[in-house]
Amino acid sequence: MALDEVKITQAIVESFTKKLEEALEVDVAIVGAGPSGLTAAYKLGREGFRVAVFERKLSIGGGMWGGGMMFNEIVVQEEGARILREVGVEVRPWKEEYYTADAVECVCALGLAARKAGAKIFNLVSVEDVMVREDRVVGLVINWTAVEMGGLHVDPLAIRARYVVESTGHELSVLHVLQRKMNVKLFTPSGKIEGERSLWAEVAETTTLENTREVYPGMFVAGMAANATFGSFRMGPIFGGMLLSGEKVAQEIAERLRQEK
Ligand code: 48H
Ligand code: FE2
Repeated sequence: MALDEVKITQAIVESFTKKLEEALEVDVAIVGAGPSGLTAAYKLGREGFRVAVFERKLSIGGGMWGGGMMFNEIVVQEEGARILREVGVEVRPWKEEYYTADAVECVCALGLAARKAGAKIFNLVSVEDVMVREDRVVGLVINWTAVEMGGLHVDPLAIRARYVVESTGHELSVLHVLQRKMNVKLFTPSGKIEGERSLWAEVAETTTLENTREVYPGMFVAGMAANATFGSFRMGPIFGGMLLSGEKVAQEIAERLRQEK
């Protein structure tokens, strides 16, 4: 069979359009495909929920590829190691204290697990705004990252979601937009974003889990974004908290979705 360039083009256009159409109304829309967002996508997808992940960059994985200071190994504790093993990562004990894993293997395994669980992943797509109705986040406003980078005046498209996960890491980009544009009162002590604090792994890892919760009706924060929202510390290249945060946000949202059904 001769290869037909236009048929190749049609195949891509049709299959991408179908994928995007299926993501226009979802149970959960996840912003950011870092370790926390990917874990959440995997866990929610596996429960049978409709999940879409939007990632600004060409590559998924966020800050996990580079390990610590570009030494591409990550450290996790026992509980984090459990999640990595679950997705097929080879986890090695280090001095009976920590575990290490290859950073590249971790990103690939989490991404594949999310996909195999049915989550739809859109790279090169930036979330530039949210939709709020009657004091609740009900969806996302998306655009091509290339539009954002090019500074082009092109209007966005919309995604309806029963819940949104803000897992954009240190940047906390979507919550900042919500705060700036809608001037809403968040579920934080000050009602505003508290901001991230300096390095303290011990405290940061524990608070990541406590801070993984709803920050405004319909919107949950997970991963580094959770600590940046609630004014807690950064933890450096230990990733257990990120994985467990993704798992926790998935559990909490799954519970809500089941109650509402
Ligand atoms: C679409 C967006 C947008 C947007 C951002 O930074 P991440 O890896 O996030 P986490 O929380 O899963 O993991 C944090 C971890 O990588 C880390 O930085 C740690 C543990 N740091 C400790 C320390 O001390 O520094 O991923 C977030 C992703 C990225 O891929 C962004 O490109 C993406 O979100 N993103 N995607 N629309 N508006 N904003
Ligand atoms: Fe970081």
